[in-house]
Amino acid sequence: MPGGRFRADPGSRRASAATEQLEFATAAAIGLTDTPRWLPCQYLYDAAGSALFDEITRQPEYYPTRTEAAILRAAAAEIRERTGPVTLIELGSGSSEKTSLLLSAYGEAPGEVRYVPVDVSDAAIAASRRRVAADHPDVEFAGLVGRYEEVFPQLREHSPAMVLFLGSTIGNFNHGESLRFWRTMSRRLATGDHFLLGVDLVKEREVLEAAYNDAAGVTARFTRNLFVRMNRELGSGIDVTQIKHVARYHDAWQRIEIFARFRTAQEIALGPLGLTVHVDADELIMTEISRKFVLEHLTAYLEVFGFEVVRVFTDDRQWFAVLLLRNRRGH
Ligand code: AVJ
Repeated sequence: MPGGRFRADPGSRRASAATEQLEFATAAAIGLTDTPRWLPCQYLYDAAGSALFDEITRQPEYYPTRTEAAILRAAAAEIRERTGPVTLIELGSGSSEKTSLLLSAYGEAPGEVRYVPVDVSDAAIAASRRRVAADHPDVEFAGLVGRYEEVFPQLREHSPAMVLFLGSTIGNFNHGESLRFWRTMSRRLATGDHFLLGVDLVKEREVLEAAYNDAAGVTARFTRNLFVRMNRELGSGIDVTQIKHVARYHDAWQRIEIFARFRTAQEIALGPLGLTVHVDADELIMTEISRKFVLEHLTAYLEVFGFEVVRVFTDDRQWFAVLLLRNRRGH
C-alpha cells in the first residue's frame, strides 16, 4: 500500500508560502515581460478560481463537461472491462465529479479501488475527498496537492494503473508542453498501463466561442480572478474593474485563445521581485489557450509516443471524445 508515501492532502504543502509566492511572481514576470504578454494558466485555479470553474461547467453554453459526463456514463463499464483492476490516478481532478462515474464502475467489479487525485488546488482535493468519502466509502483515497510533474516519478509504483486526464485539460498545453507531457508519460508509465484522455473536438466557431463567453459572465470573472489573485498574493495593485475578458477561436491553430484586455494603462507590481511592469491601454495579456482536436490527427500523434488507441468513445454530435490508450513503451 503506497499510501504512506503520499503527502496527506490539504495543508501539508511541500513548498513554503514564501517559496510559492516567489515562484508565482517569477512566472508572472517571465510572461509579462515576454512579447506578446502571457500568464501561466495554472494560476487561474486558486480556491476562488476553482469554484468559478465549477460554475462555468454549469453554464448552458459550456457543453464540454456535460458531454464528457454522458460519454463516461455510457462507457464506464466497458472501460473497466478493458483495463481490469487498476489504480486510478487523476491529473487536474478538480472536484472529481465525473470521476464518480468511473469509481462506481470500478467499485462494482471485484477488488479494491484506489483513487489518487492530483490537483494544484488544495481546496479542490479537499472537496474531492469529501465527495469520494460520501459517495464511495470503500475507495481508498490518496489525494495529492501539487503539479502533475510531481507525481510522475511515482507512477510506476502504482502499476497496474490508469491515468485519467479528463475535461480536455490537455487543451491548455501548447505544442512544447504537450510533447514533454506525452514523452514523460510514455516513459514513466509501465508497459501495458492505461491512459484515459478527454478531449474537446473542433466544431463550428459559434459553439466554441459561446462556451468561453457565457452570457452570465462567469468565464469573464474566472479570467479576472487571476488578477485579483495577483493583487492579493503579489501586491500587484491592478485595477481589475478595467480588465475585459476576451475569448476567440483561432481557426488555423484550432484553439480558443483567452486574454485579459487592459482598458487603461496600468503598472503591475510583482511584490517579492521588486519589479513593476507597465501595460499600455488596450494591451492584451494571454491567460489561457484551449486547443480543440481532430480525432484522426490526435490518434496519429499519440501513436508516435507509443500509445495504442484501444477505443474512442464519443457523443452523437462528435463534440467531445474520450480515448482509452495503452502504453506500448514504458519499462
Ligand atoms: C479546464 C482547461 C478544460 O479549456 O475549457 C473553461 C478551462 N477556461 N473556460 C477549458 C476553461 C475557461 C477549461 N479546461
